[in-house]
Amino acid sequence: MSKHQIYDEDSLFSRRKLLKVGLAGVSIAGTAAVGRKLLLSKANTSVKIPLLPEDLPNLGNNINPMAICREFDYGTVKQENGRLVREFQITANITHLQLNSLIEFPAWTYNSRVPGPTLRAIEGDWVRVIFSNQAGHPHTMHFHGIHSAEMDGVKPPVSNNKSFIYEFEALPYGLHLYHCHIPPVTEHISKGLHGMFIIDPKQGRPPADEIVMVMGGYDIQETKESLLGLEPGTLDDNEHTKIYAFNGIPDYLARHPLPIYQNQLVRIYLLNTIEFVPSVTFHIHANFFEVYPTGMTLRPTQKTDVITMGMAERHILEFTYSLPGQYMFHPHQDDIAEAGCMGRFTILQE
Ligand SMILES: [Cu+2]
Repeated sequence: MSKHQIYDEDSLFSRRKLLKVGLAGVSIAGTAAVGRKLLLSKANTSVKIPLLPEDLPNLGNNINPMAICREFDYGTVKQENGRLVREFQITANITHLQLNSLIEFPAWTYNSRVPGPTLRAIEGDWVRVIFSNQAGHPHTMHFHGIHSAEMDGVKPPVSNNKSFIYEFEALPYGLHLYHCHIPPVTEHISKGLHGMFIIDPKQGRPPADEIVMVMGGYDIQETKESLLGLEPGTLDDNEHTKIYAFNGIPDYLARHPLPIYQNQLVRIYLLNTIEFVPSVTFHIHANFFEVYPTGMTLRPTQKTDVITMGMAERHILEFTYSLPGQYMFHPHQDDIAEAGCMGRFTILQE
């Protein structure tokens, strides 16, 4: 029997038990679990990070975009046969996201959130992703990176109540992503099935306030029709209404500005998952950033204040604000910024 196959949920449970038994068998290198999931960036530990403002509204959602900014999933760390393994648990499900006071959107989600968890490993780690589908419709996880064809997350489709285990070496270091690859892929990604996958270089990066920003878009045509009491498909197909967001919820970071400290290095992991336009720009006010393309360099290749990104393109941006106050960040295409992809920084005095 191939190790890489679709599991139904009962046999997956047995496999998890088997993994534990197997691990006990190779415990010469130490007990199986040597570290637990860490949720803050390791590069954040020696820098000053503002606390999240109190009473941040969640709009009834599972998580809010500001929490997503600084949340990283390092997996459960194990040693197996002398090798460091990071094990991640991802469940696809349907989550009704309250995008604003009016629009409840039936999102397809990884671990009940949009974007999915920011998975993080170090180059050379062995990554194991235990993917369970509870979303009704077949889905997969396709990772950007280097891996075997059978781990590419295109086939097989993982049906409802089935599971699949993706395994590969974390290569190369950089800022990558994962998303569902079931056609129509645009629909599966824009309904929420996407997330960031960071592979840190072995030597790490300098300490910084590390922030995740995922630009995404939703097609809310059906929601609009239902709000108007119309049958699905009634409105003009060419004029589908789209709304956009940083980290899942439109305008959230504009209404609730993200606090950062002045004179502090900020490192943004920026990913564009907007499927509806060929490219999107990203601009910060009153400052310039250094660009590390696809996160695959250790030195910046340019300095600018606006960068253009195609679909799935992503970069690391670094900057420091010296003057306190509030500054916008947004795509420079006003129609996208004004439809929800808008945010603000609050620069706090040291
Ligand atoms: Cu899918």
